Amino acid sequence: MTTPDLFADSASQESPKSRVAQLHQLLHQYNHSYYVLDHPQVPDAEYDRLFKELQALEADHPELIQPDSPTQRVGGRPLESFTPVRHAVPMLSIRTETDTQASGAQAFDTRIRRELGLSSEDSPVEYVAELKFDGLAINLRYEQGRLTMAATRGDGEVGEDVTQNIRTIGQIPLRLPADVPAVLEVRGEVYMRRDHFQALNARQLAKGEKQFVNPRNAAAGSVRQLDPAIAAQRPLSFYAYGLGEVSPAAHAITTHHEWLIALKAWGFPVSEHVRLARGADQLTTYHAHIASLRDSLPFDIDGVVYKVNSLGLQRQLGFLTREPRWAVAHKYPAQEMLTKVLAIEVQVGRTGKLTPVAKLAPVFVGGVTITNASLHNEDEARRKDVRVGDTVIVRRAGDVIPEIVSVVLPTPEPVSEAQATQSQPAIRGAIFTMPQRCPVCGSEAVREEGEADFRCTGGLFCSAQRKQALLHFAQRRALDIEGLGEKLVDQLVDQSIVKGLPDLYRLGLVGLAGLDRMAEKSAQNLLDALQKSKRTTLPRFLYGLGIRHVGEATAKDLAQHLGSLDAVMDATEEQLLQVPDVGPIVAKSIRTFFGQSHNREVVEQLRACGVHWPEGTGLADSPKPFLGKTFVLTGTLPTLSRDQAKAMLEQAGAKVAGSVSKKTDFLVAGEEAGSKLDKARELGVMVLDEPGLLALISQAGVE
Ligand code: D41
Repeated sequence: MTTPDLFADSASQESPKSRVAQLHQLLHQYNHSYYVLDHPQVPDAEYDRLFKELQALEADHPELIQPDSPTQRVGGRPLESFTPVRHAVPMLSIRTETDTQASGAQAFDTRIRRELGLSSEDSPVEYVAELKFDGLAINLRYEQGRLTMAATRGDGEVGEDVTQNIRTIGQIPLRLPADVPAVLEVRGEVYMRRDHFQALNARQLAKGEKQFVNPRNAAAGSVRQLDPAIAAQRPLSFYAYGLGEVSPAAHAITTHHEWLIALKAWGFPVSEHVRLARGADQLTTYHAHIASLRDSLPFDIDGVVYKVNSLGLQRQLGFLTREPRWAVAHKYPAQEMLTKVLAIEVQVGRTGKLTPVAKLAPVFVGGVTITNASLHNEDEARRKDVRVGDTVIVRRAGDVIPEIVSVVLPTPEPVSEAQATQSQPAIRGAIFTMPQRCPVCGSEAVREEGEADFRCTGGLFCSAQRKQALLHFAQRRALDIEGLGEKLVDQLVDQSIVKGLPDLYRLGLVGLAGLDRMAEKSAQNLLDALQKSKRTTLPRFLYGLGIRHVGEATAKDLAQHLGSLDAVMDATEEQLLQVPDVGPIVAKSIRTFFGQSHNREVVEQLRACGVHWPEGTGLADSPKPFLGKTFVLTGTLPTLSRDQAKAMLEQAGAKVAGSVSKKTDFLVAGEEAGSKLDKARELGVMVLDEPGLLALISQAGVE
């Protein structure tokens, strides 16, 4: 067999016997790459799926169970290079259920109550809810308060001595206070924070060394790094969740929660997200709360853990083979899944940037369905060597942008020669290359020296760039044209109704009426929004033009320091460099933009269409008629937005405050002005409506 048959519903195609053999081979191989090489080939979810398939087959056909079946062994084999250590108390595993609905807590609580023989009249069972860290389980043994041994979990009975490496983790105490039991074993999870993981991978890349697939593998690889000097440079963290041997027994401690408090007092890191919960409802609330927090945590978790708090009840419940009955882990939907690359498309951005995007067979990852993943640029696409038809690991974590972690290459040739002759070489798609021409307009695509991106040179001739330019101009922080979204822009450009920005202001009811989803009402709303957008501010207008490297902040600086659009358009590079935060690249980009006559033409046409803003003559010497005056805005003004009114006032030197006080000079009140208006009247503050404000501004000679 050459390629893992990842998507086949194999049971229906093969005899159970050959499928079992196939699953053995795959699972052994995945185990080896996971545990021994620290380089997993497939996501956990995929491993679990195959493992469950094998368990099911073995349950139906017990005659097929072999002693070396992956189902007959728990956990990984210790690396030969580390000394094996037998755990004084076996390290149990934890029953894990995938639970997306958060209703699993109810099932757990019901089972616990039944096993404890509790009736509905009895009070709720107390639980401890914890995070399920995604790391590596470790046993720390302290004798007379000193760390004497740190071992991995291994198969639960025998682990590996990784004391040297664990000693390098700053969060793990080497000595404990005098009052701890003579023998104390603390169990917990070694993990790596996401930011530390990223920094580590960046260092690995710079050194030309192997990058890690995810924080868990980086943590596992570091703990089981044979050279302690290298391990010492790996940024690992630890958190404690349980105990092994304790002697003499700590009789004063009667609950799991008390243990956690004791561990914390002795200097062990205990998660701040641990909570006591009474009954199923509070567990469910915890589950949902942590799910909403998951992406913002600085480390990966794969679920939550519920434990019966009382040690007495824990003893009563006991354990089943390898798992305590009193604990359960509820996993969140996997953040890594396998899928297929259907195509690699090249998308064109506003500034002509060409971005390769992998189109994926839809896959549910971390709670959402993903069909696209950006490959960022040509180098990145080649580094990952993603090709059409490949099976890839997609990951969605921390940030919302899904990414392709790696390609799952076909499995290596099988060992037996007989099989080898049957196998066929895996045929993969072609290596990705950027097109020489823009896929939308056919203009030449170029990659400038020192840049990672290819750009379409078609400028506004390119309809993709035009669409993006229109959307950028219309966005809330630019001209704020409500209702001008992607679908509408596509139609307007594709039907050649709008070719450039000024065409927007030439739209009429008749032209719009023929478009998809454009009832007369929405057409009128759009025209109203366009009309409203004409009154703007200079920073918004400058930003809306979409000049490369001119973001919102730069647009504000330019407006403030140069004062008028003409001053910006005609500024030399030297003058532009005087503006704070404008460096040579930005200055050059602005010069290039206004050096092109068609761009100046667009600006003139927009002004001719009635787009306008208050202009000054630059910060240094613009008149500041309202200097020292404090304004407060309240209610909805008929035409100005709050931001617009604020910008106008600030341009004229006024201070705009949030609440009315004796120091307020003017209150500008719109519709539904409430308590601020009452307060102003009470204090005798001058109240203006919008026309009053505009009159005041024009009297002062600002606009
Ligand atoms: O955060 C974890 N990964 C975690 C793992 C946790 N919070 N609690 C755990 N509790 C246990 C028992 C209930 C057996 C004391 C665990 C694990 N076990 C565990 N992790 C790996 C194997 C077992």
